[in-house]
Amino acid sequence: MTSLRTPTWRTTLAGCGMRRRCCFLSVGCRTTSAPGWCSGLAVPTTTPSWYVARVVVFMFPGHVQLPITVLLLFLLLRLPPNLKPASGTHGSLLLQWVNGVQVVEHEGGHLPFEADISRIVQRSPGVPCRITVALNNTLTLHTLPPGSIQYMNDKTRYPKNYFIQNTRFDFFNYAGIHRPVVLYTTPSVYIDDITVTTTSSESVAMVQYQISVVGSELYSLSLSLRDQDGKVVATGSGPAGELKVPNPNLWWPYLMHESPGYRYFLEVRLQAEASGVPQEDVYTLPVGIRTVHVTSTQFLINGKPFYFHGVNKHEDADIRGKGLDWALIVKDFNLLRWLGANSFRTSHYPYAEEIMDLCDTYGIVVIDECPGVGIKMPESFGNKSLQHHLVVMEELIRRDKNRPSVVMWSVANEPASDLPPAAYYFKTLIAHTKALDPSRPVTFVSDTNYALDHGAPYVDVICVNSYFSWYHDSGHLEVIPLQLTAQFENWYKTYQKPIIQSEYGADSIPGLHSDPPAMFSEEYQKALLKEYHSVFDKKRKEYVIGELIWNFADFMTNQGITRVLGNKKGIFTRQRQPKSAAFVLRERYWKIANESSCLPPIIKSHIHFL
Ligand code: GCB
Repeated sequence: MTSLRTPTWRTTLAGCGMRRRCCFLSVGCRTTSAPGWCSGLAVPTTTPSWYVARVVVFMFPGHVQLPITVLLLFLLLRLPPNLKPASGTHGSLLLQWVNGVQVVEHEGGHLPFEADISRIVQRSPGVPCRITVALNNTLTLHTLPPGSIQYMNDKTRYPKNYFIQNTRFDFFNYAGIHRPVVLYTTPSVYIDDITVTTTSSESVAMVQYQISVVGSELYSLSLSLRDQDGKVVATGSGPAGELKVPNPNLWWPYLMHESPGYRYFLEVRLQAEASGVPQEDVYTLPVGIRTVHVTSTQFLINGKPFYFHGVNKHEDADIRGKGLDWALIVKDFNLLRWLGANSFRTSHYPYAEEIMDLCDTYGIVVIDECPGVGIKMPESFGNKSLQHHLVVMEELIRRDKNRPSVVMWSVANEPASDLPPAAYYFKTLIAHTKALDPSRPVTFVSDTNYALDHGAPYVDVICVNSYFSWYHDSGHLEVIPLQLTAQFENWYKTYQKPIIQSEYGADSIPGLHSDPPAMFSEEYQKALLKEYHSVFDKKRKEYVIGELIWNFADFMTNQGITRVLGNKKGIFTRQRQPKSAAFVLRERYWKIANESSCLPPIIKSHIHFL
């Protein structure tokens, strides 16, 4: 599969705030969950095994003579890695340039990585170059998410060498490249990374910064922080320091302030010299000033109690699968705001940076989850898995650390945390995450019994999933108040930590009605939600600090006898049309927002986003 493209150079790189010359090579997706090697920049297919796509990039002679660094940035290759079953060679990604030089190998999907390809490009200026990307979407017990390959050896039932990929998670394992691949240049001395943290008191805020530079030890850095009107409010210099902002405009969540999502812009200007040629690099980073604290009963943003009334999402829709789709992203944010949702969890993997940018902009609060979903087998709690998980958290934090919308890291969803090795695993993983980012609380999402959970002692906030009257006591809505109350009381008595109901819900087939409410009808979904809500309303006066519905929208899963064209627990359909439950939640979320906000009442009917 070959795609030829002449790059269109642009002067900004979306999502990174960087003023650099860059071109987007592609966004693509591949709709198969078959294990094995695959590659490619687009071309939806259902054919298993592997294919290779090539992009020919023309480097202009004048261009390559400049002292520049050419970087190939993979904002995401969705593919979790890794072992090619046949050969056993280790390599989640091989990228070959011109004569087959391998420039990068990376394990794990969802998070960006890049390779410096300057030398290869500059070797033959003016000559077309060929990029080949190969991906392997095989999941093993040590990948994130984990999975396993099962060979079906019964010759009376399966063809020779027939095998399947087993997974322990409930979403379709789309393979392929789902987010942009970007070619960009920097000066040969350039700003590589910036870390910003913020603190504030009534009338003054401090912005602490750390800057790393690549390419030379000899450089100077000057910084200016501008407000949204472009006015400089603070200046600084050097690779580390603190900026003082008098009378700061804080970053507030949606519905907590009349201008949510306020961000300043930190412009970092580097000056250096390389081979006698002056170098300048400029990087502009949006900065939201806000603080996050957790007490035994509350989650505080800027010192004020914050209640998560939000959703869990998936990167999923029927046309593009997991592929990045700007129109869909905008639609989803309009629906979130229509709903009165102030938050979501990136269940069950890091979402595209374009999505995270809109969270920062609109003030939608995020629990940022890594791809640690379906960790169920004892083998997945060993050292090999743990080491990989630590690296994934490093990559996630490097990507999202400066985002004001991200208020908590989630290191996993529903692991088998009742297994004894989970104690060491989560102790180490959470300590590592906190060492990397001491400014944010850390959690993982549990469906384990409170008395058996070996990971819970290490989290800052307890996140619990439960499906009363759905996966058990099916049809018996009357048991919800008792069971849910016991759930909260048991967790709180054991840990004295605030609790988020991180999942609850019921499937419903849109248009299926039943009185009295029966499972899968829209009425049952609504009735179940209401039973949960009455308990939330009692417990949110004590220590329950949030409720996140499962799920924002219907989504595709593996095929199975409990899934009818996917998971139907969405309050919106996969096409983003509201089911009856969406209106129940909308009433509730706007009511909670109006009760808890310091704002004059917001009349939801005046807000039209659709
Ligand atoms: C869960 C999982 C989620 C599933 C959901 C369900 O507990 O965390 O990934 O989709 O239940 O609907 O079964």
